[in-house]
Amino acid sequence: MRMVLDTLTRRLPSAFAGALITISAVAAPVALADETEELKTKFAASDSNQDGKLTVDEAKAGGMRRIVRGFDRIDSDGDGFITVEQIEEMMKSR
Ligand SMILES: [Ca+2]
Repeated sequence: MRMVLDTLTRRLPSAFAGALITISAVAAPVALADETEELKTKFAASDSNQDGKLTVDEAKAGGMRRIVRGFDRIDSDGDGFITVEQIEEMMKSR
């Protein structure tokens, strides 16, 4: 994929290649913010007892499959539930 992109970039007029790089640099943080917002919404919907903490069972019941899969890693202090802050950390560290 990288080789294809390099070849493509070399063939493109440099101004256009520059624009492409600018677009991807601008688009990435926006996509990350959207994804984080979506996760926060899902978090609130899945937090069935509304205590601001998400257990693995709440995440499962809420259909947050990625959160369930990464639960132990996201729960960085290992206390058995995750917070919005821990989800934000996870999104930033990807
Ligand atoms: Ca909860």
